[in-house]
Amino acid sequence: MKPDLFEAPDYYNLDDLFSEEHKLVRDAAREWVKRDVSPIIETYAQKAEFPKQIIGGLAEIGAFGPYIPENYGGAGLDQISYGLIMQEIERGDSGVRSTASVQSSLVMYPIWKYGNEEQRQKYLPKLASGAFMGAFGLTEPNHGSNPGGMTTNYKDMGDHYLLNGAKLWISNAPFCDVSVVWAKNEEGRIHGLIVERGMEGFSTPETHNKWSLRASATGELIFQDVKVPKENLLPNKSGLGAPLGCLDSARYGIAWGAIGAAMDCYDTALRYAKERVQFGKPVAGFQLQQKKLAEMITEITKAQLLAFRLGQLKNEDKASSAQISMAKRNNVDMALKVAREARQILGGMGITGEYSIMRHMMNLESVVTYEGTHDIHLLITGLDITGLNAFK
Ligand code: TGC
Ligand code: FAD
Repeated sequence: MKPDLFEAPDYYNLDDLFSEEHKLVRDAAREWVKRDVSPIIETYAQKAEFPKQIIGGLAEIGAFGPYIPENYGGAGLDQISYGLIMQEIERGDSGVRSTASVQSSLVMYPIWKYGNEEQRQKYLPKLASGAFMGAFGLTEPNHGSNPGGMTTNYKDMGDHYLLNGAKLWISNAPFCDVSVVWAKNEEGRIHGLIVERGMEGFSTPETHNKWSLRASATGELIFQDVKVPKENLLPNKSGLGAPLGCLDSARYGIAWGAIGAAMDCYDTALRYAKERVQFGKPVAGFQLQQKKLAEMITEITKAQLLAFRLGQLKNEDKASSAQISMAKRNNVDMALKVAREARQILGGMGITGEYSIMRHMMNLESVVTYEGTHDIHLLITGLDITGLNAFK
């Protein structure tokens, strides 16, 4: 792969709006990605393997629990810093950002928000340091967009719960130490349970043959009469709103992350177009290529502003779920379109692993589907503005 020459586009001087802390956190993440992710990521994507050696580095840049309080091992940062960390990581690879999103917003967040003090003390510091890696089990083979229909269930056996069912498409599953699993009790109410590797009847087979997110490990969570200790139930929130609350936090991070992937594609395409000569001049000098590049930077800039304003609302605890859906949907769609256009600017070179664009493009096909598909987020906006539910 070519050396990482990334220079971040900032067409509307967004840097003027960031605090010194935001910039410090972002620059540390940016340097780390350049040093520890860019040189190896293409190889790991090609061999479809998660690079476990970067776990320590992810913890050091604050990617595991950026906004979780420091007394639980988190970085204690605000929501804009969280977003900037996700942007920088996804600039390297969406699969690496996935690992960080799951660990922070889908595992640490529910333990922090819905767990008791004992659970927080037991799990959060280890998750923040990367000593424990987590997974989040919501999606099932027959329940993807409609998680409320889940059939994974547990029964109260007196001194423990007995868990049965299966989750599919679970990031980090093959190597997770703990998983937050959503299951129905005998009354059909959804609760979160912490399931640990090693519990009898719990297995995590890997899903192979993915063309997307190849540097992220995806798998199943299978529960066959798993005895879960009663103290592993998250006591402070139940119902579908509990897992959906975690998704709000992860979707917000993705809205920033996708900008990173788009920035990398744009920067690569711009540099290539200025250097590549055809018909006696750089291809960047042709109107058709300028149209692509100009539209890319326009869309990236709009997405940056959307994410920044959403970050302010999140910091004030005023961001609605529907506002988060709009940003996730818009920014991922934007990134996918930027990746496709950037790929074309590189001509044949665009399809090789010498450049990051094709990997970003394939990764974004997962990002546009997980954490709520492009269609589902449109319907969330539709419901919000009309008051009419078009899901069912
Ligand atoms: P609905 O009746 O609308 O809602 C049920 C209850 O939940 C509340 N609620 C929310 N609460 C917090 N945050 C949100 N975003 C919420 N959305 C809804 C709602 O108020 C209600 O509460 P209550 O107290 O009245 O019961 O539920 P529904 O069954 O009609 O479904 C709505 C729908 C379709 C929007 C929802 O199910 C949905 O978002 N589906 C998409 C599923 C999804 O996003 N799955 C993601 C799985 S995890 C993943 O993909 C990780 S990828 C890994 C990585 O990031 O790398
Ligand atoms: P379906 O729900 O079957 O949807 C199929 C199509 O129908 C889509 O186009 C959808 O938009 C459309 N559709 C569905 N309902 C409606 C409707 N009401 N109106 C109009 N159109 C509709 N899940 C987890 O729980 N944890 C994870 O860690 C995780 N990681 C993932 C990693 C990867 C790489 C991938 C690909 C997925 C991951 N997921 C995870 C699952 C992901 O959240 C689901 O794939 C996603 O929610 C969509 O579900 P589905 O694939 O079953 O599609």
